[in-house]
Amino acid sequence: MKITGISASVIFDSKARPTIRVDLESGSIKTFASAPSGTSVGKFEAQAFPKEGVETGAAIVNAEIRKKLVGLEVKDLKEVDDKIRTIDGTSNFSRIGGNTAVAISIAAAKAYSDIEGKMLCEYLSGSVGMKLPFPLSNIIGGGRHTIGDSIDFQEFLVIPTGAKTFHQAAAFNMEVHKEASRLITERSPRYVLGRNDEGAWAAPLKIDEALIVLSSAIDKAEKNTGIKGRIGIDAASSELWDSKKYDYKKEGKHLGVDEQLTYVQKLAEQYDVMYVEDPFDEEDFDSFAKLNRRLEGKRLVVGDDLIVTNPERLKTAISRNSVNGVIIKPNQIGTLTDVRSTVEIARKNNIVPVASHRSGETTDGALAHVAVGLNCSIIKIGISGGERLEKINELIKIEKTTKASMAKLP
Ligand code: 2PG
Ligand code: MG
Repeated sequence: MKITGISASVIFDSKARPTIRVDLESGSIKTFASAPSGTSVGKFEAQAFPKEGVETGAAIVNAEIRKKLVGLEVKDLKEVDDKIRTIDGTSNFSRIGGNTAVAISIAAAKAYSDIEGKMLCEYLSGSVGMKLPFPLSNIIGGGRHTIGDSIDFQEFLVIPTGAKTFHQAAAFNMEVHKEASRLITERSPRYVLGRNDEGAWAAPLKIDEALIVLSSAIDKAEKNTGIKGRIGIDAASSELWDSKKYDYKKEGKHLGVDEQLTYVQKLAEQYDVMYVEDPFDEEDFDSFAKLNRRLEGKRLVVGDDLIVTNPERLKTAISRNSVNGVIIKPNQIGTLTDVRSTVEIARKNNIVPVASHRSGETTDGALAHVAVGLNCSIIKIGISGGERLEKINELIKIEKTTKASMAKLP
């Protein structure tokens, strides 16, 4: 492919924060991509934008990167991604920004797909058979994604383990979302129900109460649909960790590392939680490993801030047996080639890759294609708000077009 044009502009994400859009041209082919941003950002993630801000990221594309890429014959996506890394020249994209890099990488991948007359997921999957991921959806929200006196854990999620199709799976999660709103309103009739950053319910609940409401909402949805669902939690524990203890403001308690281990294990067993993300601080590979051992592989122990989609951090987690699942957020690492490496390492080591949205999203549907194309068996994606539904609806389209079946869960 010869890149004949590339430009960047500053747009807004779903949290009304500025982010980047990259437009790319190869002859008559025109593509674009935009990058999401996180709120509970991991310390080891690629730096989202240059330190001067998103405008500088866009300006670098419009001047320096345009000069270096336009007119260039690039044989595959890896070559484009390698060039972006070389142009940046830092280990964490601090010069051009990981979000700038990922928008270029995705726009280029879309161009390659168009040239080959394929959908982006088909292009990314190559000869590997495609499967639809199970949607893991945020139902009740707290932490930094929710304004006010919010629940200490960031996310209470559902995964429709019994769904036979993606369409059915998405409908089940929507049913749980709806039932949860009914149950919260029943408990607190005077409360005006609101949605947080990811469209999860912002509710006047503590952790146990949220888990009870979510369990009942899942039970009700199971009765209504005949499909089975299980609970997930993203504790986003780095946000609770104050370097000595886990500080639970709403629960009114402080837990040391061992107490945190016992607490999370108890919750997982008591509420039959299938998926536990970031139960410990982003530096604590050992406590992850202890929990993983205690839960005996029966539940997913997943690293987000711990691993930040970084192949080297994933290798460390594997060597210590810290996780059996890993969050895959393309902008945490910067290019789709890096994302592919991380997913491949995960797959080879029986670690479940979970493609994930960010709290600040755009209406770019590419994440749906990344999940299918790179064989992630789960996609963590809200089911409320246009920026999340774009990905859900894209997956419904992919399911209809490819007739692919659902992935296998462990
Ligand atoms: C997370 C994400 C998405 P953020 O912690 O998993 O839910 O949040 O994008 O704020 O990092
Ligand atoms: Mg997380």
